[in-house]
Amino acid sequence: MATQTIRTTCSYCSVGCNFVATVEDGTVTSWKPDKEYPVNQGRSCPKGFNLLEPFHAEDRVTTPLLRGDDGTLRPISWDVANKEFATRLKGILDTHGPESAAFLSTGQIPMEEMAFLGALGKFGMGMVHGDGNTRQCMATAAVAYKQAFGFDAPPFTYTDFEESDYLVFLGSNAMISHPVLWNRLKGNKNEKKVVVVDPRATKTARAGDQHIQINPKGDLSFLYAVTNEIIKNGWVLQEYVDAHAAGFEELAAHVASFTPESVEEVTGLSADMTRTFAREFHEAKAASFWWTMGVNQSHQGVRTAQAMINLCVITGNIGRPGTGPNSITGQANAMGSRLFSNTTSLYAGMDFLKETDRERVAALLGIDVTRIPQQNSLPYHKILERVESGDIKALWIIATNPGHSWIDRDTLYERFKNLDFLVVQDLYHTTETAQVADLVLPAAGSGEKYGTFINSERRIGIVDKVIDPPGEAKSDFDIFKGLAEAWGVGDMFAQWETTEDIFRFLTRTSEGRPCDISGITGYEMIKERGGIQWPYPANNPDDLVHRRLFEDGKFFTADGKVNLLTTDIVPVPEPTDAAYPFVLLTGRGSTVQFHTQTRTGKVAMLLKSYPAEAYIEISPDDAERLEIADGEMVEVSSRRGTSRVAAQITDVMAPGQVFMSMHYMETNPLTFPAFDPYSFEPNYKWAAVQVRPAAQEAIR
Ligand SMILES: Nc1nc2c(c(=O)[nH]1)N[C@H]1C(S)=C(S)[C@@H](COP(=O)(O)OP(=O)(O)OC[C@H]3O[C@@H](n4cnc5c(=O)[nH]c(N)nc54)[C@H](O)[C@@H]3O)O[C@H]1N2
Ligand SMILES: Nc1nc2c(c(=O)[nH]1)N[C@H]1C(S)=C(S)[C@@H](COP(=O)(O)OP(=O)(O)OC[C@H]3O[C@@H](n4cnc5c(=O)[nH]c(N)nc54)[C@H](O)[C@@H]3O)O[C@H]1N2
Ligand code: SF4
Ligand SMILES: [Mo]
Repeated sequence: MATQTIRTTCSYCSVGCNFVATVEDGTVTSWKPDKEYPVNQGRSCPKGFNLLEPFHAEDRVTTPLLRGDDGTLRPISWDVANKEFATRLKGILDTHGPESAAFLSTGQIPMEEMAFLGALGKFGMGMVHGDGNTRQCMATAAVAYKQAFGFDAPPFTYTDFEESDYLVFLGSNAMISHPVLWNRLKGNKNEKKVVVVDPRATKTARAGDQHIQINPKGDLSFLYAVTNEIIKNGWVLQEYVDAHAAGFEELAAHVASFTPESVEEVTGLSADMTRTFAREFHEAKAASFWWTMGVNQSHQGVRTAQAMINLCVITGNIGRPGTGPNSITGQANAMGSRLFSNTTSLYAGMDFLKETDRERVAALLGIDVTRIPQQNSLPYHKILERVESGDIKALWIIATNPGHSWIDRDTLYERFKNLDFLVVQDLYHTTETAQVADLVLPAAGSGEKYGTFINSERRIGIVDKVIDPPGEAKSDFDIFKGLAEAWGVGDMFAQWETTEDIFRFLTRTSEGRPCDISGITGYEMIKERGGIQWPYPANNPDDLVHRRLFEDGKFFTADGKVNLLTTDIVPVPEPTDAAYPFVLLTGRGSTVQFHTQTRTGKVAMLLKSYPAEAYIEISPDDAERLEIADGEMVEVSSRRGTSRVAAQITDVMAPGQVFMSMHYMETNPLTFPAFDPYSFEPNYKWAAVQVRPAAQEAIR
C-alpha cells in the first residue's frame, strides 16, 4: 500500500494554518493540524478541519459548460471551451480595443496562478483592466501602508501577538474571523490588556479586557483625539520622530482641534474613556493595533488606518517586539494578490507607469516590452461602471462570486445584462455568478493542486495536492495553459511547465525590492523551514523563523522616513433620517461560515452551528419599540431594495444599529455603494435602513 504524508496550507482565511494529510492509495485516511508549523502549532478551526469535504460536493462543475441559445448551460469539451473563449474574447478585443474586456480575480488562488493570470490576461491577451476581490477587502490597508511606508508592507510577525502588552483590536472580530491567531493570545504571558474597539459587543469584544463601544465611523475622530492627547501631554518619542518620520508638525496642527470632549458626540465615548485610552497607550511597554474590515471597508478607511500608523510611530511602537500598526489580512492569499497578481501593480509592487519597471518584467519574461500596458487598471467599481456604459463587453471572473458579495449587488445583475460574454472559473456551477455566465470553466481547489500562499505575517506557505480534482476539472494553472495555447500565445509561457517555474520567476521579479524573496530556492526550502516570511533576499541567508519589519527605523520611502498622513473628517455618505433611521452594519456571522458559503455551506458538521436562514441582529430596545418578537420575520429596506429576514434580538447591538451577516444573499441588495477615495474599497459597513415587521402575506 502506498502511503504518503502531505503538508498543505488551509485555503480559507489568512492565518495560514498548515495541515498534515496521510494519503493511502489515493484516499485521505488522516487530516490533522500540523504541530510543527510555526503558525498554528497543532491548532485549527472547524473550517480548516473540514477543508476537503466541499471538494466532494455534488455541485462541483466537472466539465466546461456553455450556455446554449435556449439559455441552459451544457457540458462541452475543453477543446471547444478553449476555442470558444479565444474566439469570442479575441473578437471583442479586436473590434473594440484592449479596454473592452477585463478580468476580476481573487485572493484565494495560489500566487503562481495569480501571476499567470496577470501575465496571460495583460501581456498575452492584451487586456488592460484586471482587478480582484482584494479590492473589497485589503485595498485600504495596502494603500495606507504604501503611502506611509513607501511599500505595501504589514510590519508584524505573529509573535508580536504574544509579546505585546497592550493590544488594540479596532474593527476586528478576530475571535471568529482569525480564530487560530486569536488563540495565540494564550501564549502571551505578559501582564497585558486587550482592548476591542467595535460598535458591536462581539465575541471578541466580550473576550477582551475592555470594549470601547464606538459609534460606527467614529474611529477617525477618536484616533485624532488620542493623538492630540499624546502630543499635548508630551508623550511623543521626539527622538524617533525626528530621525524617522515626515510630517509631524502638520500632524500636530491637524489634530489640535480634536479633544476628548469635542469628539464625544461623534464617537459616542466619554471624554474620560478617550483620555484613559491615550494614557494607557502611552504607558504600555509594547502597544499594538490589529485592524481589519471595520477600518478597511469605510469611506475614510485609508486615513483611519494611517491614524493608527501615526500613533504607533510617534510613540515608538513600531519595529520592536509586540508593537505595530498591524492589518490582519483576510483571504488565504490576500498578500500574494497584493504583491504578485500583476493587477494593481506590476509584479513585486512595481509600477505599470514606470518604463524601467516594464522593461525589467519584459526582460525577465523574455517578451517585447510593448506587450506590457503603460497604464494602470481601473479599480473594480470603475470596471463595473464601464460594463454598465457598454464600454466593457466581456468579463472573465476567477475564484470570486460577486453575484453575492458585491456591494449593492442587484445593480451588478443589471450591468451583467450588457455583457456580450461572461466567463466564470469556479469549483461549482451553482454559485450566483456561475448561474448567469455564458461559459463556466471547472477549476480545482487548493487541496487539489500546487502553489504557494502568503499569510498575514508575510509568510509564504506551501499549497500541495492532497486529492485529485473531479472529472475534467483542472487547476487554474492548467486552465490558463490551455487558454494560452488556444489564444496562440502558448510559446510566451512555455518556460512555465510547473507552478514552481512561476514561483522562481516571481523570486527574480522581487530581487532588490522590499519583498525580495530571491533567496528562496524553491518549494523544498519552504517546506523544510515551515514557511518563509518575506523579505528573504539572496546572499543574506539567516535562520530566522520570525521576521519583523522596520527594526532599523528605515522605511521604503525615498528619504527613508515614514509619512504621517491626515485628512478632514467628512460626513458619512448616507446619513440616517426619519425614513431610514437605522445604520446597517455587515460582516462575518460565525467562525464556521465563509463568505458566500460556496464551500462551508456544504459541510454537514458546520451547517449545524449557524442559522440556515438570513437574520438581522437588533437591540432589545429597538425591538420592543417596533414590537418585533425574537425570530419574527421583518422587512429590512434601504433605498436600494428590501429583504425579508428573521429578527434576532440581542444586546450585541446598540440601539439605532442593526447587523446582517454577509453570508446570506439578503444582505448585499441593501448595502450602499460608497468607496474610500484612495483605495476605492467599498464601504460595506454603513447603509441607512428601515426595519419593520413583515407584512402578513409575505410570511405565508
Ligand atoms: N469565519 C470566517 N472567517 C473569516 C472570513 C469569513 O468569511 N468567515 N473571511 C476572511 C476575510 S476575507 C476577511 S476580510 C476577514 C474579516 O474579518 P473581520 O474584519 O474581523 O470581519 P467583519 O465581521 O467583516 O468586521 C469586523 C468588525 O468590524 C466592526 N465594525 C463595523 N463598523 C465599524 C466601525 O465603524 N468601527 C469599528 N471600529 N468597527 C466597525 C463590525 O461590527 C465587525 O465586528 O475575515 C477572514 N476570516
Ligand atoms: N455585505 C458585505 N459584503 C462583503 C463583505 C462584508 O463584510 N459585508 N466582505 C467583503 C470581503 S472582505 C470579501 S474578501 C469578499 C469575498 O467575496 P467572494 O470572493 O465573492 O466570496 P467567496 O465565497 O470566497 O468566493 C470565492 C469563489 O471562488 C471559488 N473558489 C475557491 N477556490 C477556488 C480555486 O482555487 N479556483 C477557482 N477558480 N475558484 C475557487 C469558490 O467556490 C467561490 O465561488 O466579500 C466582500 N463582501
Ligand atoms: S484559522 Fe483560518 S487558516 Fe486556520 S484553519 Fe481556520 S480558516 Fe484555516
Ligand atoms: Mo476579505
